[in-house]
Amino acid sequence: MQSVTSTRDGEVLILTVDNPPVNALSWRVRNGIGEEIDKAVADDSIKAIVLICAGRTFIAGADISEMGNPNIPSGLSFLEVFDTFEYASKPIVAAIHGTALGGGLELALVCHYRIAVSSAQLGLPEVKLGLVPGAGGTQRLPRIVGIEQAAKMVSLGEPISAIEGKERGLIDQLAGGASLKADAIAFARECIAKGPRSTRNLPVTGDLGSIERLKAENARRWRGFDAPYSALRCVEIAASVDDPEDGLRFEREEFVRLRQGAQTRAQRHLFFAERQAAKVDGLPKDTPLREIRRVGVIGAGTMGGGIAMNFLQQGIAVTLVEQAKDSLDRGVAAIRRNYEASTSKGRFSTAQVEQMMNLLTPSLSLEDLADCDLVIEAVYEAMDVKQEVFAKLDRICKPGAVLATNTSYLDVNEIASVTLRPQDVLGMHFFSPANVMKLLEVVRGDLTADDALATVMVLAKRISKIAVVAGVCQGFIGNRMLAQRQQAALQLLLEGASPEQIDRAHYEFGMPMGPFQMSDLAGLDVGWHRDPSRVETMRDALCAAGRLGQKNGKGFYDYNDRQNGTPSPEALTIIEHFRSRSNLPKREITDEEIIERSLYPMVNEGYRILEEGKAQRASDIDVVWVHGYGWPAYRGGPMFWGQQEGASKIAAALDKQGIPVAASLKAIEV
Ligand code: 3H9
Repeated sequence: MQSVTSTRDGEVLILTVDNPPVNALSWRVRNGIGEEIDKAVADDSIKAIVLICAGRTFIAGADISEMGNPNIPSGLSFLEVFDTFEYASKPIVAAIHGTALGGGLELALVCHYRIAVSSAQLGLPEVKLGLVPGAGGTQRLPRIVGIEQAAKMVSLGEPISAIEGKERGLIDQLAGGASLKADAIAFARECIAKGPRSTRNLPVTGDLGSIERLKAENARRWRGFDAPYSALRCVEIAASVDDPEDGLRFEREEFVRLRQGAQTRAQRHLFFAERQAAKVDGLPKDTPLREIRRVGVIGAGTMGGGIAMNFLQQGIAVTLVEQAKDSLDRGVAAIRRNYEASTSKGRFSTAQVEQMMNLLTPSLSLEDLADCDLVIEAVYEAMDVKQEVFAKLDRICKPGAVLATNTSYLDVNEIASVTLRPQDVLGMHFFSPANVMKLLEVVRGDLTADDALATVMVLAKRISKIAVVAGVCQGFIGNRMLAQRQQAALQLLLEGASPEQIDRAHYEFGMPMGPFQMSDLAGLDVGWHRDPSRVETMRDALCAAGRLGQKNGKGFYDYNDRQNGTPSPEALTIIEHFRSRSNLPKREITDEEIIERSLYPMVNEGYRILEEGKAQRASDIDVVWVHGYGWPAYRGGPMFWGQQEGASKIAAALDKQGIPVAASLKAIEV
């Protein structure tokens, strides 16, 4: 139900947009507001106009679901509507609450005045969708807030608060009264005498050098992405053109160019995928939630400490349990160190750090978990160890507490089976570093209760994680697919590729690191049988030679004390030894082959995971890989990428390698 309605308060017309959930600027809304403004301008009894939104927010941008949809009627274009606003002969006031984002902020910028509640957020996040603002945002914003701030906002896509907006001149007035609408009407009356005004012709001020600094600071984050650079170019153009029309035209061309490109398709896919992931099929929206006031974390190592930090920074009390006092002290000290490091970057104040640390109760006894509403264990990854912990938790924890394992591949049903309450048990698989990585795989056991699952899904959003539901299987979604990639990478070594070549090909594809760099980082001894005399695989041989990965300075690569890796003669000798044993002829392998051979089996495994019902939907798998493993967002995730590659091409390549093709992938081919 989308509507634009108008009401009167004396000489002020109030235009209300009501398009739940976020008042997106759909073609219907554009038509509605465009027509209403035309009528208002023609009506002499109207002296000023207020644009306000119903529901939880001001306009949060263009309607993303309309992009690339050929069935959407063209209606009034953004340009036509925005010109109607900007050139209106009566002052228009944007009354902002919630989030004024993208096209929403751009519309506010063609309104002549802006009033906002102090909790409102203002931003141009188009870059996160692989786009630049297409309705004047990059041209008008620098004319108000200056080059440096505008460049930051358009290239990083992060919003600023209305309070900061007021300081920077983006907001004319903060609404102080009980009603934004009443304040906006009063403000509109004040504006009648001042008349309309436009930002279009204001001078652009500020330091263009700040743009180069931004590029340097964000080179790693923006590697491979087009949109941030394009957005910055638009700001540079705003500063250099004599006629603002030229800048607006340039921005529009960039918007259209990017809108037709592959990156935005992938990033828009992810936008909806992330939101879809939170929805659990078959779980009613009104499933009751369990209250989570205190969380217990078992294990104060890197993982346990990182997990605890997520809750502390959301004001949730944590009891952190370790076996030995020195490990516990080390864990608590590491949490404090991490928080203090963020104060120097301005993320937290010293007072906030103290508040968070006060919420932390270190303990040497599992008995102290008795009053926790959720307990997450992050102990050694072995079934017997986990089962021992869960049997104890079953005895200690209060009824109704959710009991979670952070296992990355073990059978959650088997873990649950040692308790008398398997309905309360599930997996919460965090990714390292757990306070930074966005992904949380929530593993639903066969007997996990709906309300336990729903509680953890909602809690995940509260701690700013993107949760994806996975079924019980070896490695769940992410690590199960990773195993395919790892296996392919080892095979490529045997056929003649080097670790550096394979890692470089993955890096150039857009991954943060390649398979061997990742193995070294995780530790080659993870899952190793620890018997140096038993050498069956290349990994066994590396471990037997004391090459355990980055942690001891040698793995597939040799590392210096700054953890920079260089090719290792010793590792290469071991690889060569396995190569000669395999009797495979050494040959030249192209980067293209490396990518296909490593990633097609992953896509194949993704289809298998779906066939077995271990993931709810293909887009969930994409979310796992983008937010847990650094798959480049501009390639949309492995399943989306697989579709772009083409099912028949992938199936044929797998066939050629002798890899059985998943039935559902084969079915697409037909
Ligand atoms: C743009 O404006 C281009 C311009 O320059 C003009 C060019 C000419 N469209 O996130 P939530 C849906 S590009 C359609 O869970 P929250 C969302 O899918 C746009 N749908 O809520 C979800 O649906 P469902 C620039 C949208 O409270 C529901 O709303 N703007 C849009 O956590 C709730 O969303 C942006 O990029 C949309 N624009 O966060 C802003 N936005 O319930 C994108 C949301 O069926 N949006 N939906 O799953 C956001 O950042 C967040 O949604 C927001 C609310 C902060 C607004």
